[in-house]
This record gives sequence, C-alpha cells and structure tokens, in this order.
Amino acid sequence: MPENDITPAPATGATHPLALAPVAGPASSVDGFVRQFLRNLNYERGVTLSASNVADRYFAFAMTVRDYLMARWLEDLRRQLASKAKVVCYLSAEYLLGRQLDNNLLASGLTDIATEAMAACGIDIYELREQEVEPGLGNGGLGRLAACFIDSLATMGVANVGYGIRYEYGIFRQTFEDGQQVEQPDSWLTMGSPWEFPHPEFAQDVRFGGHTETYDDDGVTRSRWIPAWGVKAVPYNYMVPGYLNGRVNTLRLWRAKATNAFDLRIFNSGDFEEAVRSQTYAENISQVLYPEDSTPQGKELRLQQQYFFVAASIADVVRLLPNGDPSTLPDRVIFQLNDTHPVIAVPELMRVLVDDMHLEWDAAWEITQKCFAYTCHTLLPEALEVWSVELLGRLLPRHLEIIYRINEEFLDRVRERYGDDLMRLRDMSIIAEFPERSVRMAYLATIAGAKVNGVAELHSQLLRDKVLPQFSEFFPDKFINVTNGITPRRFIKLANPGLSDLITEAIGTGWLTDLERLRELESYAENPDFRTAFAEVKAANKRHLNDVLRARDGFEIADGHMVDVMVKRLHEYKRQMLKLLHIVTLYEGITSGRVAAADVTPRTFVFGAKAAPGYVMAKRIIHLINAVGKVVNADPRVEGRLGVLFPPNYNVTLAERLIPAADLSEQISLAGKEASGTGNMKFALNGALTIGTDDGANVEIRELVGDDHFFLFGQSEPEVEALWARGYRPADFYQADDSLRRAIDLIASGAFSGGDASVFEPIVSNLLYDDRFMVLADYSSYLQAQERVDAAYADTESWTRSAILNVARTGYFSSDRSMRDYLDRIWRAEPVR
Ligand code: 26W
Repeated sequence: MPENDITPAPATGATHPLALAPVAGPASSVDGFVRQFLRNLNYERGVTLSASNVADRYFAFAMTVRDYLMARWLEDLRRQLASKAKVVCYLSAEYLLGRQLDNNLLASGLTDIATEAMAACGIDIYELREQEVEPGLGNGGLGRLAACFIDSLATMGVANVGYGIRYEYGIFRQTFEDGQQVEQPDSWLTMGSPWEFPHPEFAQDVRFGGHTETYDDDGVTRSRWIPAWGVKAVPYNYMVPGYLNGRVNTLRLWRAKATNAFDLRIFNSGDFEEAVRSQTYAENISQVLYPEDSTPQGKELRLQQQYFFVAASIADVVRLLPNGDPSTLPDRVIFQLNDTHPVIAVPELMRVLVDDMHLEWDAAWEITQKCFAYTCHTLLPEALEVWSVELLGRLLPRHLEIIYRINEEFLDRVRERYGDDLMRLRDMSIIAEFPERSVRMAYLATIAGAKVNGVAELHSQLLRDKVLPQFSEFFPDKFINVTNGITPRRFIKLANPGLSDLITEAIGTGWLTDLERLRELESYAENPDFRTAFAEVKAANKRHLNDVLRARDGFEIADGHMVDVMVKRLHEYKRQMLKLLHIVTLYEGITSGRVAAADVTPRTFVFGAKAAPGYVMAKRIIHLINAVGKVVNADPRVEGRLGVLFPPNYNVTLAERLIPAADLSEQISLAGKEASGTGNMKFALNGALTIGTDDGANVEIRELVGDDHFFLFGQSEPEVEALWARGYRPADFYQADDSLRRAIDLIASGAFSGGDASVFEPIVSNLLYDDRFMVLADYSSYLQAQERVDAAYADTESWTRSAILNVARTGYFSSDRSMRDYLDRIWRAEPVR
C-alpha cells in the first residue's frame, strides 16, 4: 500500500503555517493554471516560453495537470489509510492504459481552464496532446480491462492499488513492409514520462534460485529458502484519478534494478563484461512485455517477471500490516489475480506467512484462501499456463515445495470425497505428469482462490462445464460470473464528445457514472430530429477519422461508405479470415461480372490487428489482408464501391478514433472461443450495430439490444461441439458452396500475390484441410447476415433508430457495474465514504 507522503502527523518541529497545512493544489483558475504551467516550464524544464519546444510545453502542461491531482492523491491516501477500508489489490502483468493527459484533465474537471490557459499562452492544446506516447504495457483485452477496472474503482471511491510491471519496452510498434508485419521496439520512455513517480525508498528485494533447507527452531522444524541471487524492485507510482470525485488511486509498477549496480573488484580484475553482467541480467526482468496473448512460450524470463512483481507487491502490502499481525490480512486486502500470470502469489504469501512469520501451515492456508480470487480470461487450452517442475524448482525451489504440499492436502480432500479414484486424482492434481512434469497454474488458482470467475455468462458456463468441470463439481459455490465492462469516461466521453453532448442534452448529466441511465434514450429513437442529430454525430466522427487516417497513414474513407470495422488481436479463433472471405466474395462477384458494382453497398473495411511475433499463421493472414486491400483498392472495376484499409499499429489511441466512426462492428469469433470481448461493448455504446456469433459477451449484448438490432449468424457453441463430434470436413463446405469456392480459388490462384500461388497456399490448405475454427462452416450464414446488413443500411432512418437503441440498451457494460459485481460478490469491500 503506497504511502508516498501521508501526512498523518505534522512534521515534527515545523512551525511555518504552510508546513502544517494540508497540501493545497494550485488555484483552480485560468490564472492559477498559467502560473503553475510557467513555473513548471521555467523551473522543471528550465526554459522560457519563447525558447521552449513542443516537448517542453507538453511536459510542463502535463506536470501542471499532475500538480492539481497531487494534492487530492495525497489527501485520498491519508483518508484511505485512516479509514482502514479493505484495499483491492489488482495483480496484473498487463495494463493497457492509453494516453493519460486527456483522461487526467477530464477526471480533474480542468479541461476548460487548461484549454483557456494554454490559449492565453498562445499554445494549441491539440498540439500538446499529440506529444504523448501511450504506455502500451499490455497485449489486448486482458490489459485494457485492467485499465478500465482501476479507472472505475477510483471513480467509485474504492481503495485500490493496481500492481504490475513497468516494462521499459511495451507492446511492439507494428509497421508493414510489403504488407507484412514488422515489429519495432516500443521505447515509450525515451523522453521520460511526466505521469510516473519513482519511489526508491520503498524498493523491495526479490530473490531467485538457490535451495531450501529445514532447521530446528526450538523443537519446531521449519524450512527456509537460501536464494542464489536477487534484484531490487523499485516502485513507480502512477495516478489513477476518479471522475470528478477528487479521488486518486495508485497504480504501482515495479522496475528491476541490480542490487549491486557494479562489481568494482571484478572490474578492476579487467573483466569489464562480467563486472556488469549481473547488473544487466537483473535489470532484464522488467525490460520488455511478452507480446503473446494466447500461447505461452514457457520462457524462464517470463516466470521471473511474474514472481518479481508478485513478490514485491506482497512485501509492499505485508509491510503495512498493523503491528505486522497477518491474521488481519483478509479484512484489510483482497488480491485479484488477473488470469494465471500472477498466481505464483499464492505460494509466495504462504512462504511469507510460514517461513518468515512462523505461522502454522493451516493458519497460513486459512488466511491465503481468503486473500485471493482468480479471474480466467480464456477458453483456449493452449493459453492456460503450465510451468515445468524443472524450471520452477530451479528458479523458486521453496515455492515448488509449497505447491507440492498444497496439492497433497487438496488431493487428500478429493480422496475423502471420492475415494481412491486415480483418474480423478490425476486429472485434478496441480501437477501434470505428461508430457512433462509441470504445474498447472489454473488449478493452483482455482484451489487457492476464494472465488473463480469467467468474464461473460457463456464463458463462465463453459468454465464450469468444459474447462474445469471436476473443480466446479468439487467447489460448487466457488465458480461465478462477472461480465466484463468498459469505462465510459475514456470510450464515450473522451472518444466521442459529439455523442456525449447529445446524450447529456437529452437526459442530463450523471449517466457517465450511472451508465444504465442511457435507457432513458430509448424514446428518443422514435424522434426524427434526434435521429438526424445522432446521424450527424456519426458523420462528423467519420470526417474526423478521415483526417486522422489521412495524416497518420495517407488513407481515405470514401464519402457515403458504410464503415465496417474489425479491430482486435490477430488470432485464428477471432476469424479475420471470415471477414476477408466476405471481401473477396464481393470483389470476385464484381470482377467476374456476376454482380454489377453499382448493386454493391459501398463499404470501407477497416482492420486493426497485431500478431504475436512468433505466430506464423497470424502474420500470413495480415499479409493476405494487405495484399487483398492493395488489389481491391486499385481495381477500377470496383468503381470505388469497396475500400480495404489496414492502419498499422492498432492501439488504444487509434481505437478511440476508429470506434466512434464505425457503422458495423465485426464480432465473428467461433462460438465458444472468445471469453468475452470488450471491443464489442465499446462499438455498441458508440452507436455501431454488431454482426456477430453467439460467443462471449455478444450473447448478452444481443439479449439487451434485441434481435432486431443485432445481426446474428453462425453456429452456436453446442452446434460447434456437435459438428466437431460428427467430424468436421471443411472441404465439403468448399465443394458445396459456389461463391465460397470461387473466393478461395481466387486467393489460391495468386490473384493477390502477383500470380504467385505459393505465397498464400498455406492459408488456403489450412482452410481446406484443417480450419480448426470452422471459417468455412459459418461462411454462408455470415454472407447471408451481411446481406441483411446491406438491406438494413439502405434504410437510414431505421438503421439510426437501431443504433440509438444499441446505445440506450448497453449501459450494463460499464466497468463500474463490473466493479460493483466484484465488490458485492467476490471482494466484500466498500467504497471509502
Ligand atoms: C501468453 C500467455 C497469455 C495467455 C492469455 C497472455 C495473455 C492471455 C490473455 C488472457 C488473453 C486475453 O487478453 N484474453 C482476453 O481477455 C479479455 C478480457 O477479459 C476478453 O474480453 C477476451 O475475450 C479475451 O480473449
């Protein structure tokens, strides 16, 4: 629990009234802002306004916004500690924060004052915004969800600390060379970040390797760990301001620093490399984010990263226990495990309680089980992390011992319930024997966690029925669902000010912190003037997007085109290939003369997607999307009816531009594969209609908006299972469907690769002979749904009506509601009054 400067008691010996007063922020006036800005420019950046460059002005501006929030931050910390409120500690290896400046301005209610103050200094605030590099400390859904959640907790006034890793390099920057993804390092800290506060005084020591031994402690046999090496974990604090409530929570990200920076003795012996080797080795730990978001590579450095931030975070919390009494821990904190990545926290807390604080095993286990809860974010078996016993035993020998004992005691309970059912014991053991003895982290999280939740109704059901059925049977009350949500502050108010103003005009303020009030918009869907205004907002957002894409990538969306958007990580289960087959089918129809271009609804297809660097098929699909785009965009026969755009480096900032301009949201994963999705929620809340399968949270979106306002297609999850059981032969679908065959044949012909059929042959043969995610099976249903989209889009009034109803009926998907569910059903914690 960070306490960077709590003023519990006045500084001893202080007499000056200011030294005794609570921290006061700068005056909330244009003058006050100008004064603070110039002070930061002159004294922090050391330049005059006339001599300053745009980076100086951006930093001084950011520092000024920061200064206004600082007073609230310190005061809130004091209040939280004094209140002894239960603290929610969110443990996440990823936080996809997005740019901070606008959100901090919005939350502090300073936007107007700041804009006026900068104008008075002859500075265009827009220019400053563009200076900010977004901290890309995450891969996709899981990381962004963590960012939305901490925003909601601050806005709800809940005492929360987000714990994670301060990666020197975040998610790679994506560029395209000849349509192929090339990864560039994300040196987001080159210019430094005005939003972080290092606190070396609260550094923690984190150790690795070595061995364990037992020893006699006055007749009690105890174990201890003799580590071989260690690093320092230095915390960096980031503000997490609540929306207009004066609350500021903390995101504490750890950076690895070598314990002894430099070994002079070795240096003097002339072995310069060796002298600094241990330093670089240690500091590597927080160097870079692993760019995978579904298939763990089982790399040692990744486990080092996970233990590094978890051990530092637990030490940071335990340090503040009132008189170090661990029995109070479950009343003071709850650790939420954001997927399995931080689950090594369970044996770490046991180690601290048993080895360091000498608690009895059972007492320690009692406490541990109350302090942890686990959220699972995936359904893909290959995404469930397992660590080899060999690696775990070498890096964290004491933790492996503790995991063995947790497992033993658990299997005893299983044996008590089911007798010596070897199959069940083998299937429920944390330790998997094949293919290699390894630790199943999801099992450890499930056994230790007070609660286990999925992130959408369907996902949570499949967790119970398919992924962890034996555990769901063994722990019937442990498995619950909390459907994901998104923060309306960033993804409506900041991203779509036009729509926000329209909503406020109609239903007043207050909806931004009570999103279900959007329901009051339902009646406005019947109001032609409101529809006109709504459609104008969408048109304006499209024009703004066009300005951004023109400046960013030299792209242009043709006027009057439906904007059909698919933005998410590139993964075969998300089925970007199905979207591509739709585009190729339309193109083939026109170029073969079967369809008159004039009969095709003008559409621009916008893709955004990064592929994990090691995911070969995903990178091939990116190449094919760009190749198809190049041909379609240049073919005069298309008469400009179709456009395919793939702006590189999709990130939070681009999402904020794309989502408000979209007409159609593509959520087309194979049913039973997407845990929830959160992009689907952002699009619906910004007035896009969804074409989607009954997968993840699509099911709940469709239930709320109504079938008339959602384009459902494809197999349901049970149908997928049934087809799989019957034996799925994709080639049969290819044979049976002419337009599918023509589309695939066109790709196979080399039409999109300069006649060289070999380039995309692997994609074609994968579809025809493997197609694990049933792209071919859902093709015809998808194409029919797209025809329904064309027909619906032709009737602008009814389309706009549906779009308004989508906004009105999806307030449920606020991350504030998700947090209320976690508070009531998992954390048993309250906002700090
Ligand atoms: C390499 C290991 C690994 C495995 C899984 C890294 C990251 C993951 C994440 C769990 C993947 C992820 O981001 N899952 C997404 O989480 C979102 C938030 O709950 C859901 O909305 C998405 O459906 C899910 O794919």
